Amino acid sequence: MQLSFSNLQIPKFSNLEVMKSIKFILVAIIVAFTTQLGAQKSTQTASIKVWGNCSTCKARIEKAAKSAGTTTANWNESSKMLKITFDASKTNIDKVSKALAAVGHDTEKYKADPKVYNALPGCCKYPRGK
Ligand SMILES: [Cu+2]
Repeated sequence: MQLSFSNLQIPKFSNLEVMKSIKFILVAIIVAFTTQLGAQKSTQTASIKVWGNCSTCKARIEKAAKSAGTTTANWNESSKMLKITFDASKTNIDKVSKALAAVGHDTEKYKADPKVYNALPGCCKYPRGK
C-alpha cells in the first residue's frame, strides 16, 4: 500500500506540475510572440515615378499619397520621383499609384483618365506621351 501510494500519488502530482509549467511556458511564448508581431510595424519605403510639373503638382501628389495611407510622401519636381514610407499592412504601391492617377498624375502603373488630366490647371499639364 505504502509503495503503491508513493508510486501513484507523487508521480501524478509532479506530472500535473510539469503540465502546468509547460502550459505556462507555452502561453508566455505565445504572448511574447503576439506582442512582438504587434510591435513590429512593417514600415517600408519606396520610390515611384510620378509625372507632374510644379509645386501645385507636388502638393497634390503628396496629399494623394497620404490619403492613400502613406506615412510620409515627398515628391521631387526635377526627378519626378515620389519617396514614400508606409505601413505595408495599410497600403501598398498599387494603391498609392491608383490614388495618384485618380487626381490626374500618371505613374508607371496607372495612367490618369484624360478627363481628369484635362481638368488640371494649365501649369500642371505635364508633358504626356501618347
Ligand atoms: Cu502643377
